[in-house]
Amino acid sequence: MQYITPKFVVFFSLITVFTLTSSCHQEELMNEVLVYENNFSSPASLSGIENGKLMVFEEDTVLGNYNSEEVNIAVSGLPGHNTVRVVIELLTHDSWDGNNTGVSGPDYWFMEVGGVQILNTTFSNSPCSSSYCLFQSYPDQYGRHNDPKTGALETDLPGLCQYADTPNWTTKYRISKLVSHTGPSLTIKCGDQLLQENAPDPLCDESWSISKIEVSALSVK
Ligand SMILES: [Ca+2]
Ligand SMILES: [Ca+2]
Repeated sequence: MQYITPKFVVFFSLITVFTLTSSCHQEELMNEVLVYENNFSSPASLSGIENGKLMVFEEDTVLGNYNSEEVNIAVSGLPGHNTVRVVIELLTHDSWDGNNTGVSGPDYWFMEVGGVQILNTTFSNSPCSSSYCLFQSYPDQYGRHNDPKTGALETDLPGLCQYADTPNWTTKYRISKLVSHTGPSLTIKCGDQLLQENAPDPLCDESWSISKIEVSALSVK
């Protein structure tokens, strides 16, 4: 399936059977329309984005970087639907501490869709051995203890600032969520509560950016 550029609406008819939330209750996808796609590179567009900023990481222009901030992405022109699929490619840079408590965490990251919080979790880039590990909650909600980088798309990217040019200090995730939603527009809010009280420059110690956002409108029966 080939999509074109941001804000182009591409229709395709697809009848398939998929499971939304329950393993025993199958729902039928009647239609799926990509309504927003932005990789911040071609072209680099911050239209509709509140607190948007761009930087280049690994020769790719991305949305970021952020520490103790929120960014809002407004999407309009959604056709009739009852569900949206939001896909975010997230980069966690440098020394995220996961569920660790004290002066360095927990390091929370969250996402809201249409005013509803659908993810509130932590990420960790810490090295992990049998005697030392800073666990993260992702891909679950905050409170679970998973190994650092669990669910990642890429784990060997270099850090951005504190660990610039050092491999394994940026982790890339592809976060995909199905959310019940109706109406012609919605706002996606992404934000963090990062904590590093002993760092002179918290943004350099740990931060995040977004390399791609996709929003699709789905009709599910
Ligand atoms: Ca840190
Ligand atoms: Ca921290």
